Amino acid sequence: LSLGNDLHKALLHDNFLLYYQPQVDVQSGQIIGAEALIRWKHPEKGFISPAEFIPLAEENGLILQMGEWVLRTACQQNKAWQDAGYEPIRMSVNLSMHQFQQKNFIESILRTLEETGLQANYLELEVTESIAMYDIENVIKKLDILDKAGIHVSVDDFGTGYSSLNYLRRLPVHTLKIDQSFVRDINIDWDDTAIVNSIITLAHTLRMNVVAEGVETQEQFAFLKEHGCDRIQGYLVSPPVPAGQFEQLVKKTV
Ligand code: G
Ligand code: G
Ligand code: MN
Ligand code: NA
Repeated sequence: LSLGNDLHKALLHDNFLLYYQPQVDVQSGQIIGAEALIRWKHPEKGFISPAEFIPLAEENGLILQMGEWVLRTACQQNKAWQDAGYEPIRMSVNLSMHQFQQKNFIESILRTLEETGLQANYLELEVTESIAMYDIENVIKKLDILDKAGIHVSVDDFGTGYSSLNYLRRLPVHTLKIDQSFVRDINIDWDDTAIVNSIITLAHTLRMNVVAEGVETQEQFAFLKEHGCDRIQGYLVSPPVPAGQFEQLVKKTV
């Protein structure tokens, strides 16, 4: 409970920061995206994992304010990198379903783009399969507006949730992100080999891209490349890092 109270103070006192993890195009080897991941630097307890505080923020409603801060900071950072002459990349932001379900959700996304000056096609929103548990017509309506605005949407942790294929094919989403639990033993466990191959085929059949998460070894990368995976993310390239360190990883165009 006290940690939940501390969240309010953290928002007021600027104790959150974003780390960025690169996403690499498998064919070119170039960094083409980044996932923004929130970090909480607690004044006494040090770094606290979002796995611990996001559920608290969802419980006490602070996730809406926190989510807006994440979105604005990530868009500002991406625009700043473009203005500084870095090769343009797409920025992925994790969304809580509380945000997606909010009445003024679409307006708030579009307003943030306008205020930060970031073009819509340089923003990607990550939703989870739990989106399948909500009113489908309403979900499709919102995703359609995002799509028409040029914003990409990806399904995070794919394979761990409950989305039916019938449902998935109706959703205007661009990308499936294969959960890292399937990638870990890709070269060892034949069940995981089969699951990853199936997800890659499924994504391409539905005219979606596919990203493998948690890629840590050259062997995993070689397998994914051979089997047509489009993009990878993981410690093999880099863990999530602060903005300054991310800049060391990307090239300047000028
Ligand atoms: O990067 P890390 O392993 O610490 O992330 C742990 C979990 O927290 C992941 O499930 C990730 O999706 C989630 N997470 C990280 N940043 C955000 C954020 O800004 N918003 C939401 N809703 N979830 C986040
Ligand atoms: O749920 P989501 O996919 O957003 O969470 C991403 C989480 O995975 C982050 O906490 C991030 O720190 C972690 N992560 C990113 N790359 C790797 C990796 O290569 N190996 C492991 N074990 N975790 C990773
Ligand atoms: Mn994610
Ligand atoms: Na994931």
